[in-house]
Amino acid sequence: MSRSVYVGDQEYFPGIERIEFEGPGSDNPLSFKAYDPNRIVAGKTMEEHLRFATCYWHTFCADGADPFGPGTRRRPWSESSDPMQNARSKVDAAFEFFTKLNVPFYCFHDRDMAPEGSTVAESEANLSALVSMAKERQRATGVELLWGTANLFSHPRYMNGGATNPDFAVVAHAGAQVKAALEATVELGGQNYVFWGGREGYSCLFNTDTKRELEHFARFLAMARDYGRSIGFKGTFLIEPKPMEPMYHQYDVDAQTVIGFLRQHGLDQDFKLNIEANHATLAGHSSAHDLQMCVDAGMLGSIDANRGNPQNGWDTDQFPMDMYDCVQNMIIVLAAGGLGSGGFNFDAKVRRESTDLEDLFLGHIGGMDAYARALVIADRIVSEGKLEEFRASRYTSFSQTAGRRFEAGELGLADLRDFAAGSPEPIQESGKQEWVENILNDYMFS
Ligand code: XLS
Ligand code: NI
Ligand code: NI
Repeated sequence: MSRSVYVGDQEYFPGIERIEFEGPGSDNPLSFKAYDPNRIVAGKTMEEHLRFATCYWHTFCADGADPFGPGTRRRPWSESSDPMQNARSKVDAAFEFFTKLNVPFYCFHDRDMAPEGSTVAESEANLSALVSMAKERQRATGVELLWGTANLFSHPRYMNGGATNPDFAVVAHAGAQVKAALEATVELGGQNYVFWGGREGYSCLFNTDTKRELEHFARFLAMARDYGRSIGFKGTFLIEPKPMEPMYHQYDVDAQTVIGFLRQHGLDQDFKLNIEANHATLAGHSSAHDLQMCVDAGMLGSIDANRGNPQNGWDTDQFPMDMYDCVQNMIIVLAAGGLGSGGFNFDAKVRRESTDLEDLFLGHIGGMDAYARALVIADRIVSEGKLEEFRASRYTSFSQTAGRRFEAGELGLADLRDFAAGSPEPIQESGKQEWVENILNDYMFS
């Protein structure tokens, strides 16, 4: 689909035109070398496969501040002394950015789009005013909302948690925010609604009733689901796991933990997972691992595409440029049949030292090209089927008599004993990891 470039009263990215596909031969840094939205791969366009989204928070709200120093970046849409004026300018800057980059989707937290007021009612009114403006820009440009969410982690009242706060009064505030954010998501036609529990966890085990907090969390999610459905939200609710940071321990540790929690509380029909690469690595996994766990459970919803820095290990939210990771992730997504109503949201930020406005485009272009390349490579790997054939061959004994009966639940432990006692020592079968890794490199670089 072709979207028109939107520029409001003020142009925030002058000198940058619409980013076009120019192919690998181009030396124009402001062009796509690999991402050609209309190119067909495995029966769908690249745009349909990848469903790229830009996130509001890192791209338009963050200014490069870190715990050791203030922001370094100028944001011409944030220069008024009136927060509501800045919020309106930010919507215009955002839609100019989305349409110049030609991304089909965006994602936002309530507080990214509209400032918090001094009362619940004022916060709701602020959000609703900005949502009307965003809705108008969506209509004018064709850009859509991939997901909305509520920021239940920045305000000091949430220091001990949002939905899992030991104080009911704070839980109620979290509820007010999620209610309004769900309404905003429905109003903007959002396809998903995300919960990332940055403060849902603890810093000290011995002042925390973890059992009670987790029960509160499940109750809160069920209330959000019921309210969302009651106002016509037909999309998918998503939980985004992360093991730590800002808390010492966060309840949504990783994919398997969240899947177990959702099933335990009967939430697995409405909720899926949003896997962020850098959160999986913080949990000690590869992002491919967490994606595979979701696929196995039928619960892969969406992806926050980024990468960490392997040397320091925290959530650096860098743009995904590591081709080896991108290819592994794409193999899993393609083999699973795609992301459905999810997408690849760049939960990624440029470095504090990257101070040109243009750098926001360069980061996204790099991430989009990386996943476009990964899509093409993964399509060859999946469609030629060499790896899948080898994987399946390792399990052939389960298609034969006793193995098949084992899988069908027809054997007991004593039957296993008798089978072992009556059979020769199993023949060693190599796992051939080196061959598998060689094949991946051959596909990537030949
Ligand atoms: C932070 C999370 C956050 C979520 C949305 O680490 O990734 O940005 O994606 O709340
Ligand atoms: Ni992150
Ligand atoms: Ni994220």
